[in-house]
Amino acid sequence: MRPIRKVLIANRGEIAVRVLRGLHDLGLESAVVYSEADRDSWPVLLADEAHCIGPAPSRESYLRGEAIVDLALAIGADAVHPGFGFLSENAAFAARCRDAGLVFVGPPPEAIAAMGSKIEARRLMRAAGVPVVPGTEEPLADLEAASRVAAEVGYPVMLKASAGGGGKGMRRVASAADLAEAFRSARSEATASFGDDSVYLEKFLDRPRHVEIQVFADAHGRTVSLGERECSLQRRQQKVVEESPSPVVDADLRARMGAAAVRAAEAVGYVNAGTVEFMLAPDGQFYFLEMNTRLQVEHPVTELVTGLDLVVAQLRVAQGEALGPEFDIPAPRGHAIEVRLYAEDPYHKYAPSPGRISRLRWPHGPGVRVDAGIYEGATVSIHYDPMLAKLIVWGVDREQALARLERALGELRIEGIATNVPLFRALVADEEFRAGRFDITWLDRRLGAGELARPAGTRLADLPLVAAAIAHHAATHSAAAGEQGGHRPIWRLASRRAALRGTTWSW
Ligand code: MV4
Repeated sequence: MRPIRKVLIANRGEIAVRVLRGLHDLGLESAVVYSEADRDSWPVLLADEAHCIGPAPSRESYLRGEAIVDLALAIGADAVHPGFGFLSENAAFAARCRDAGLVFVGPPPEAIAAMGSKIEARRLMRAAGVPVVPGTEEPLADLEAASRVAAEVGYPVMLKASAGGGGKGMRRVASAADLAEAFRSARSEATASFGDDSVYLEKFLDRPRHVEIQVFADAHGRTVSLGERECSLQRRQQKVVEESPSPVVDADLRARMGAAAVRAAEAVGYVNAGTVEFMLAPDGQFYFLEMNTRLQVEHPVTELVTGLDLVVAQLRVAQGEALGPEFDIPAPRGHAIEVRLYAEDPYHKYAPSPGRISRLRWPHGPGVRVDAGIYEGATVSIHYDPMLAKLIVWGVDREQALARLERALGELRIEGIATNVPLFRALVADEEFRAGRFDITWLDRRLGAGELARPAGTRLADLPLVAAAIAHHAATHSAAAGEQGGHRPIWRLASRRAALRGTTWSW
């Protein structure tokens, strides 16, 4: 295979920035596409070249596969990196790149397609000896077939759309009495969402954890497991915190899940970075859920406990290099935790909060990493996913990682828009979270139907007291203030005090 010299990134935001960093470190030329809404975005500023491909809506810009391939050819790119979301798991796009003589930085289209059909994936996994949840092997022909399998595996059961994933078209069915209505609605939702009415059925697992395995395969027949990520902390099926290792996975379970994940990847001829998702039941049994055929949002926690650069590895594998000896990971080193920073308001039902970032201060110091797509002064658009950035911490053990997460959240300031940072401040103070005692239902139960409770320290009624404290502080530190020109913006002083208490003040 010819070496890659120039890569077009078919994505935006923090993952475009992340891929640009990998390209830089390898000495490769970079180009990005962008929509009219992203003209002033950070990846556009960082890339060697940037090309506008259309208006804000994704359909008219980041999802225009044909236009992106034409652009890659026109600018002399050798490869296309799809990032995650958008075209990253679109088998037709991967094939279009290949047919045009471009390297798609990801798996072969056949592997994407095999895992895209959940029924086909279940069949392949079973044949490869990967444990799957008891259920159907074929699309359910009709209600009668559904009723038969449900009785076999026992209620409650889960109806799922074959073309789904991520929970769309999914129905929990408590008893035989509810099956007919659930089957009908799962089927119509599958048709409406995916244009494919194939539905299958599994036994419902009660309160499992979501544990996934990062795999990597080169084009020379070597596939490795890079250990697990614990992803059970989800709000309405959206991951918000991920960590590695999982607090409940020991070396033996890690070896068995890793081996199963490698078999899963090998069964579909996988190459490049992939993730095999499992549900881990309270009794210690694990079951294949689905395989994500892309680099994932939470890849940094794996990078921090393996010492690998997964974007660099993706590019090397894509140009035909074999995985080196550094891919033999006997055990994770230390502990990493990632929190996803979203532009949403936890005090108002997590409503999206677009707008201009008026002030921004990132945390720093030992064990702290920030992967961001934003900068101070940037505007967050309503058109795309609200994820702004990821804060990732590393420590020798989970306790040190938690202490560093608490420190980093205290230093972090994002003003001008609302973010979910208060959720993470509440989490690091939560005893059950700190003890690692949670499953996929825990966060939604913890938050309940309502909103996050405001910490007592941020009550508006306390403001006069705080103002008096700041005035006193400013007066007693007037010499220092004088050296800085006699002016110290009040918000900085207030922020410093708040940082010590781990709360945020905004006005
Ligand atoms: C399940 C399940 C329980 N039993 N399947 C949700 C997203 C989709 N990828 C699969 N999902 C689930 N499938 C059976 N047989 C519970 C979930 C589920 C879930 C899984 C992983 C992480 C978070 C979740 C939140 C709700 C439901």
